[in-house]
Amino acid sequence: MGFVRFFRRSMNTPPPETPVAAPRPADTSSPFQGVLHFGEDEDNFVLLRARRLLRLGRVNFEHLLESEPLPDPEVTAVIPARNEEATVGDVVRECLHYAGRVIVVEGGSTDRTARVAAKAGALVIRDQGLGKGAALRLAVAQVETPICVFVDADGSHDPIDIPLLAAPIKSGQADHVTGSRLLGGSDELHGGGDEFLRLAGSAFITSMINWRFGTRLSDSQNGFRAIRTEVFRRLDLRSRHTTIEMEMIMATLVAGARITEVPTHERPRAAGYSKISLSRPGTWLSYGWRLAEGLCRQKNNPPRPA
Ligand SMILES: Nc1nc2c(ncn2[C@@H]2O[C@H](COP(=O)(O)OP(=O)(O)OP(=O)(O)O)[C@@H](O)[C@H]2O)c(=O)[nH]1
Ligand SMILES: [Mg+2]
Repeated sequence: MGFVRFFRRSMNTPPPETPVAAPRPADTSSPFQGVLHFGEDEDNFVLLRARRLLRLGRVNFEHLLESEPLPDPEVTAVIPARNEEATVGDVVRECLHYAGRVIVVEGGSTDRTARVAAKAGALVIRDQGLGKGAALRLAVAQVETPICVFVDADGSHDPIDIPLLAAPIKSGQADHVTGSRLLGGSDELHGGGDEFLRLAGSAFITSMINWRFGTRLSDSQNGFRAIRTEVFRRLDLRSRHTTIEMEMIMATLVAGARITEVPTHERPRAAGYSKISLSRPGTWLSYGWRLAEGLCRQKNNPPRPA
């Protein structure tokens, strides 16, 4: 089914502007009754885990009741958004619980993305519509806090994980923390042909990075991540598009900054359409080029001790 969709897309069928993802009707004739997604049963999941950790003695009641100072004044959530009016408002409102400041960088939208984001309480800045990478670089120039967390505007990332991403930076263990969908699960990376291509491409790129830099990362493509603002600014990133994710990782390693991963869960985009077209040869070429360029960069600073 996924391959059929992929080949249809290859026939250059333009994506509809903002189709809202319709919930799939239950298919009573199929033995496969769908996946119970993480978010749908989260309370139960958290409760079972908490009980287990209590039983193992890895947390105690005092730990559970400790309250974190939220929203965190050291964190700015940066949300790139193009034609995401259906979801950006909720994403901004959720982020405001965890981040002291929320910036939506909007470019090339033909819908009400900017207005919806501003109404939800974000500072909205406009990029030139050149792509997600260019948008992030522009937005970070406006960040005044020591930590940036990047969050997609399509509902794929759960802002509840913002403190988890920021924690290793705040405790001085890392400068760049990526959310791993391989550790935290993804509703978008498994299933059909499109998903297979994404997963295989992502696994290939991640393994090349691990081979070159001697790391053991599991996910180099997730947009959900935190980075020390000052480190981002000195990485000299050039990607205009979504290749910024892997470029950011390779440049961090080249700069000798410290990187780690935490598990984060990825949901399917809640509405709208993907801005990545796997059917365009240019997409594959730009990933190939950016990967080759990153792998060939020479380390210019010795790694800092952890
Ligand atoms: N400002 C800005 N944001 C962009 C641009 N292109 C993509 N984005 C945003 O970047 C985020 C990631 O893009 P997506 O299309 O969701 O990419 P993806 O998550 O790999 O694709 P899906 O899995 O299909 O959602 C979304 O919030 C987009 O709205 C752009 O040119 N400018
Ligand atoms: Mg997405």
